[in-house]
Amino acid sequence: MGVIKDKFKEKADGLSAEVKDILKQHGEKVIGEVKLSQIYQGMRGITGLVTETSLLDSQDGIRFRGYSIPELREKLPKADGGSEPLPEGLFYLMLVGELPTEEDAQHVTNVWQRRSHVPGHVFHTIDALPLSSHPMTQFVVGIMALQTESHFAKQYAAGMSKKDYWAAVFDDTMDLIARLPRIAAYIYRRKYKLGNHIQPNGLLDWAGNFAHMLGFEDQSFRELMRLYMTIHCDHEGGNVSAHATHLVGSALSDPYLSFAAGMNGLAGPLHGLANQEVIKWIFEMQEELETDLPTKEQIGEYVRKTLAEGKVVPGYGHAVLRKTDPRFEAQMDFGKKHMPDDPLVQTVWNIYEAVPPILQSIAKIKNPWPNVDAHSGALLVHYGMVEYEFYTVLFGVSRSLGVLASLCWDRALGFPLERPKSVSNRLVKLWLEGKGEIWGD
Ligand code: CMX
Repeated sequence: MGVIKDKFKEKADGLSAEVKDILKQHGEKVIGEVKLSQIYQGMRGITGLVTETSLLDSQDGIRFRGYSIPELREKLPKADGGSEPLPEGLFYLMLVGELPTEEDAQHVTNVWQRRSHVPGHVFHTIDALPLSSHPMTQFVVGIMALQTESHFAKQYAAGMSKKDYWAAVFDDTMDLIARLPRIAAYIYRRKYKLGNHIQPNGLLDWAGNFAHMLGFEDQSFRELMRLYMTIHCDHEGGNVSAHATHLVGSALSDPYLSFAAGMNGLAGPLHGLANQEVIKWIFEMQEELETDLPTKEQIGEYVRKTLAEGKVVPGYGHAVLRKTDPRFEAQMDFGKKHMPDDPLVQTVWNIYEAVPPILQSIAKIKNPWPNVDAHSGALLVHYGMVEYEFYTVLFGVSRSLGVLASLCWDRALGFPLERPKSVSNRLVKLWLEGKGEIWGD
């Protein structure tokens, strides 16, 4: 077995035993209560999942195995000459629970390079779609075409024992993460660059090579990809892409099927697609106001108009966060370092000043602050990646790191089929009249 696989097995055996013990001794303890409003309103605040890789705090934002984004930017291994973290290191941290050394991160880079070959039929399957297909549709089709390679599916069909599920999921995880940048870059070059594809560079790290295959050779774009792939990778377990991957995986659907489900969720405008919506909304604002750099007052007027039309202000608000997203702040920091005078980036910062007071004045909006998607597009446009329909694919490549590391843990801990109870409105009404019991078995 490889180094990271051995290490994961060792950690998983230890935690598996602990979880069994916790359940034996404390399984009957009650950890909360569920209000009727919660089951009607997207299950907000119901603790109903265990996710190992990261934890979200409404005030402090995301922590990966206890480390905040600023801490990770400082502590994780970097590429030669770079100052942003290597996503390989964060994957190691999420999977194994320990900060990686330079050698650990290099090991992951090497494993992913070795496993990165994408079979020809995947490209042919994508090519069968019209060029007009949304990049996320092409991405999911590419992932599904790659499912022919699943170790888990083959070994399950051959009668694999439950105790070996984790290893097959681990192998699929490493293959899938290794291959996603190639598939994503293929889609980008197919749709926007006349099909002039760029071969991988086996000397580069995972995100650096992704930047290269997309066609961006600027060193600071590589740095942006390293940061981008790091900050978008995980947001604990309840968000749509993570939860969908976990849910579908609980049926023992293999990692390709599970991750494709997660990506279909990421493609929704209230989740990952918000990154394209943000830049589209800013471009439309610039066009309507006939300026590249609208004033805060003009932005305020445009926001009020957006709200009056019954639309959301993309990139603002969050189901859990109640402060500015640290992922937004990390990108702002990158912008200040690499492109402080870019008018689009400055517009994002002006929006950050103009929007929160307006959203704060609307009582029903719980979080007036920007999320990760409010900033990312402007940084990409700066380097010439203006094709905003592609942005959610970048988010998806990054999200594979967290949700697939979690899927390894799901199988290593033997989590069962997920199957919460639902109720009908009729049962709710009978229960309120004291005529029925709402709890099922
Ligand atoms: N603009 C306008 N209205 C907003 C809003 C925004 N940015 N954020 C929330 N609201 C509205 C909601 O639509 C909801 O209205 P209704 O009751 O009329 O349906 C009300 O305020 C209450 O919503 P909430 O409890 O504050 O937020 P939710 O947990 O329901 O939703 C989210 C969270 C992210 C879907 C929402 O804030 C939103 O739609 N934001 C814009 C889209 C976006 O940026 N999504 C990306 C999130 C990050 C990611 O997953 O990538």
